[in-house]
Amino acid sequence: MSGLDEKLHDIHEEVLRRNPGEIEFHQAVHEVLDSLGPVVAKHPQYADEAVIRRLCEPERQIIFRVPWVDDNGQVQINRGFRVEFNSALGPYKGGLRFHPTVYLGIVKFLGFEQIFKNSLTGLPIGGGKGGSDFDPKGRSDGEVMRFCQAFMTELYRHIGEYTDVPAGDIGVGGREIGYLFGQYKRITNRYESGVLTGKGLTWGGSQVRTEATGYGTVFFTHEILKSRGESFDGKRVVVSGSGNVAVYAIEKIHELGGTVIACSDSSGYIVDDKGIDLDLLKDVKLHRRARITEYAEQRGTAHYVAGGTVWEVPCDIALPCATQNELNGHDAVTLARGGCTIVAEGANMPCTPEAVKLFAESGVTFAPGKAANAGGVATSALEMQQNASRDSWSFGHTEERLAEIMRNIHSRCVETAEDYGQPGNYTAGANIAGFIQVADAMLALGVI
Ligand code: NDP
Ligand code: 2IT
Repeated sequence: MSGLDEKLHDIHEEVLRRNPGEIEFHQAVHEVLDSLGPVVAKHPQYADEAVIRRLCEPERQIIFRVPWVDDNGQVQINRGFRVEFNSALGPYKGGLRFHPTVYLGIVKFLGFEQIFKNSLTGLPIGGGKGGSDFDPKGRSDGEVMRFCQAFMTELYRHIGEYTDVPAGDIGVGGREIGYLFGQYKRITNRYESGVLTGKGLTWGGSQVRTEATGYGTVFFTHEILKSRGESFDGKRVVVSGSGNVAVYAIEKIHELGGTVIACSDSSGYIVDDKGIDLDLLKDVKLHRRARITEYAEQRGTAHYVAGGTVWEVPCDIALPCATQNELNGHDAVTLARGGCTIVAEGANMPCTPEAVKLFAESGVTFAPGKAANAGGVATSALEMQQNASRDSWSFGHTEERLAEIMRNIHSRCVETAEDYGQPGNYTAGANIAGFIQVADAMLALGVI
């Protein structure tokens, strides 16, 4: 897998050699380098002054032991990570993921993506990511609290409102951010609201942050539709996942007149031709943390398919909102044959490189996660602004700010793709626009 021009090929080889076995990180780097050929041709200083090579090496990587005691009195050991990737534009910013598949390669791919995504928001935030191989599934609230406290007991010394500002990701939502913030406050004896985002509304959180990633992905998709003179009206949409991003994507699609006919979790998927009943889905997946099978058991119009892939369900628009590499080349072909014309990534890197290539070949418009799902981190930056000014904005005002940010990201992608001779290529537009802003800041700040 290379196909890169010479200078970029050498950088990619170096990344493979220095980071053995970290396949998701290799994939994320390749996807960005693949877009940078025309940039390096036009501006050789980015390669000559080693900006790209520096960008591929995290500024700091922290790995730590997380010991905690489960409900049976047994000591459990997990591994914690925080990769502080790039701070040229602002403090490191990015979520924490708690999932058994987390290892350094996952955290590095997410941290790398975050640099360009955060740059695209136009807000002053650098890129970072963290997490643990802790599996919250089946754990009691008490166990989750003790795990979060143990995790923060090490993490606290590395973060701060001007240094590094974590938030949620898979397995980390309002409950976990609460326990993490509580422990940070207790250890430091400081009510430093800006150290974490995704906080509860009564203790420093922002309106719309919970909804922001899903809403933002739908706003971005709406911009694509508008550019074709279309809208969500009457569109049949398939969303994968049924967590934070998926649920609020479904909510906004329904508000805009589309119908979501299928969604999934890690065990299987449900099809509901009448449109997903959002109250029921929220109750099953967000409030009770149960399996999606329960949705089908309680809703007569729905059926459950164990295993398989939700991309088998024909639709006009597909929004992958679960996890990396969940949509492969075979799925891409199935979607295109079923009439799908837009795929926008709510998750981070859910489409494999082969799927992305096949979308281009079959005329499916593809919006990469670093553009389409940037609404979550953008609203985190709005939460930081509110914390810094000890203010709190209304839902309507915050949602309008989010919508405006997504419109700006969309137009930056479109214009940059055109400037670099690739009209309609959102991947090129996002990678190039995100890169140039960070690269110029790195050049200005000197070799650090
Ligand atoms: P949640 O933990 O709330 O939900 C994750 C959903 O994806 C669940 O339905 C889960 O199923 C499913 N899922 C997770 N891992 C797998 C897997 N290995 N195979 C199949 N299904 C899986 O996470 P979020 O909704 O917050 O995150 C979803 C995606 O969006 C991730 O890629 C994340 O990085 C990205 N993202 C999140 C942002 C945020 O603000 N939260 C911002 C930008 C991107 P199950 O319930 O069975 O585990
Ligand atoms: O992938 C992401 O952008 C997130 N998980 C959100 C990060 C944040 O800091 O809000």
